[in-house]
Amino acid sequence: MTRWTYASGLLMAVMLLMSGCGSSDGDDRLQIEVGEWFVNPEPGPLNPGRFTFDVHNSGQLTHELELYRQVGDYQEYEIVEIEDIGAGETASFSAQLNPGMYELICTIVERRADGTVMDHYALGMKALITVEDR
Ligand SMILES: [Cu+2]
Repeated sequence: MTRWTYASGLLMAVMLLMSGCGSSDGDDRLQIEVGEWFVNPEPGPLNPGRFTFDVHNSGQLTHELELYRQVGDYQEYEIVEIEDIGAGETASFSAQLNPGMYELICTIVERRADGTVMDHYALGMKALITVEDR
């Protein structure tokens, strides 16, 4: 093993640990936190496989989380949606991720009585996920 492959293997192991992978029930688990106005962390490049996302809402407002697969610049396919994750609640979903680009987003848009609009996605509730064979 060359020094380079050792170093990149070590880096990969650290990244897997940081993204919460390596559970015993088959799926790799990703711990995702949502709130005003973020989806964290933006997972590092993942190997293809089946993942369980544990989504915790640490914010003050209700949020949701949808997983989209990006195809081209404009087309996206929704894969999974969890609606109405209340403040302090945790919800989970599982999905098969194949090589490609994905996005985790909250699509809630609230119109208030005074006419202002709160678009959670535009305010920053998005995280990109790259899945690639390595
Ligand atoms: Cu939201």
